[in-house]
Amino acid sequence: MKFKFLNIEFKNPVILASGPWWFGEEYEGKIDYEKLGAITFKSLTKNERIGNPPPNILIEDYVVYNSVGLRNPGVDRFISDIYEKFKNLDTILIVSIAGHSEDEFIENFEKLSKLDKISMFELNLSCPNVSGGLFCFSKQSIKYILENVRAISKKPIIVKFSPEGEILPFIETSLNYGADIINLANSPIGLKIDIENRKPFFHRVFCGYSGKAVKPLILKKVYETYRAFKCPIIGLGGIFDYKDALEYIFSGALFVSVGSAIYYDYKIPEKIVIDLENYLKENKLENHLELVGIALRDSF
Ligand code: RRO
Repeated sequence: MKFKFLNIEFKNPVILASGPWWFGEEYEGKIDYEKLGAITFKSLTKNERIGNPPPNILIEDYVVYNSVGLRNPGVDRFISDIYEKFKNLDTILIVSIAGHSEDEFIENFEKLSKLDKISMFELNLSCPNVSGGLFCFSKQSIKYILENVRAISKKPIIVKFSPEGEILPFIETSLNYGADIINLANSPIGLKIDIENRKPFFHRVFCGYSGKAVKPLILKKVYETYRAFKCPIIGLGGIFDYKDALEYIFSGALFVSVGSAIYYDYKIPEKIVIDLENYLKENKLENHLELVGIALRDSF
């Protein structure tokens, strides 16, 4: 199942998404990270953030609502504590970078780029739960951040987008300014009402939502993006089993990322790896590469 991409060897295309597993605190000895293609840490800001007031997460059958608000220990504590714990793992490590301003992204990137064992950097330009988090809808911000971080490191850079609205022009800007991979997508923004108290469930009123409900929306974005640019894509949203993963791969995703599914069963990412491997064997394929975008062939 292994494959090479941008000079990095991946065991498989299954990534643990940024967010739901935080920095592994609750999953020690539970998730076998070395079975996965890559793991992505929760987005980091320069300083520690305690995040939004609780409640922060609500899990229903098909939807996970969140209003976490970028809770994280800050870049320096990540480097001194968390990185040390993970740096010798035999899997690909991805850091997710956030910021309150364009310059903070660059400053955080500069510090994190010094860590040898971090193979890829994800710019989270699409946090739904903090004001001003949607940098992905400003071509100027995308251009400024990418021009600067590209000058700092040659390692692969992922840009993470919101799945809402007309995102293709912004994806095009990212690709023109050096993004290597497009992550589709972050949580769309929704609303949960607490019917007992007759008010919004979360303090910030609107919230991010993920889970099975978002798959058709994001799959369409993957398909459209692949059709327009044939670029490397990470598909993320509602992936609960290998069939969901195949839908993303067939629509153009080079990687598949598993996020809120781990709230239901933390073994899902590893199970997807095993089931994908069996699917490839049954179809006499060494890896998934020739399946990427196969659903678009002859359809446009
Ligand atoms: O922390 C959050 O509230 C959060 C982030 Br940074 C993000 O990128 N996506 C999300 O659904 N929640």
